[in-house]
Amino acid sequence: MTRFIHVALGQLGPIARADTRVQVVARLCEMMREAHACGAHLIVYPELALTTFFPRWYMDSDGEINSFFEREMPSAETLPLFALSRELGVGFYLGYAELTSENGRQVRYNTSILVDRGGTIVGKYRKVHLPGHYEHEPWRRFQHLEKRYFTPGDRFGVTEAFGGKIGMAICNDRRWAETYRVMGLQGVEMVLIGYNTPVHNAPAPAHDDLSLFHNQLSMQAGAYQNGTWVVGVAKAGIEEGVDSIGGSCIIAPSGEVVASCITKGDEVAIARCDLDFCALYKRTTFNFDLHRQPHAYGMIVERKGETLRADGSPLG
Ligand code: CDT
Repeated sequence: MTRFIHVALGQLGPIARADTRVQVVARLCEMMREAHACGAHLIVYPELALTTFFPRWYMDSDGEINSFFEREMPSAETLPLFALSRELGVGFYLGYAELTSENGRQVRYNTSILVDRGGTIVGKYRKVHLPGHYEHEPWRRFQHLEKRYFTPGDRFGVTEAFGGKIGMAICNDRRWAETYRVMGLQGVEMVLIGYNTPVHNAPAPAHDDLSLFHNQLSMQAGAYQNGTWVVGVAKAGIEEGVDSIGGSCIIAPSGEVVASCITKGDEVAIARCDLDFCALYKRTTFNFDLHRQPHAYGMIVERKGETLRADGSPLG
């Protein structure tokens, strides 16, 4: 059986606040058709891909906040994307804001789903590393209120899909070594990541000129150090007055970029990714069983009276 996945970057340009879900889904469908014409099995869309990046605004009313969230998936507006996926045999990763209920309380997550080539949801991930702040901070040019609007997710997992082990992360997660390592310890072969990254970083404006460099640096390091493919996809361009980086790319387990977008608008780029290429790294330089030294990392943890490995599995 072939272990190639033909993966498409489904980079989005800006989405205005006034744009409807129906309009956005039409753009996603057009990119899926283009990806299919190029032979794609899977298309990866950005974080919060159905609306504008609303955490840039301070909001207090539940009604206004919830207008950016999905109560079900698929919904009436997103159903055409699932139907097209089934018709074309193209799976997808989609980021969106999820509103759910837990113990009678409404809970909001920054979520992504993995949909297989039959249009069925086979994986769901809720963003763990939420950047930004909780309250209005008027000194900023624009807000970054992810901590206000979302509850953090609680795990990085790996899904058997597309003939391999697929992991998901969202935006700020890609800057953290733990994101890749926890999935690397589960044998991940391809990590899918959607992002919205403003060029301007209010607490650290000296980093603005390095925003594209840090984007690629983090994902290349994660790929190489864990012997995995990494697929990073932006919502790019000037959206509601805020400029966000592009730089969507596909990175091989060698750390090399094999495909990338060159605009800051809606753009599809594709690569043929050999999942067996991961083994070249996982069995040699990064053979974890042979070479890792967890005892030296202080990574054996105690939780609820149990002794666990860093990946949450029991010690033995
Ligand atoms: N969406 C998201 O997580 N964005 C953050 C912006 C942080 S400011 C540099 C990111 O890490 O890209």
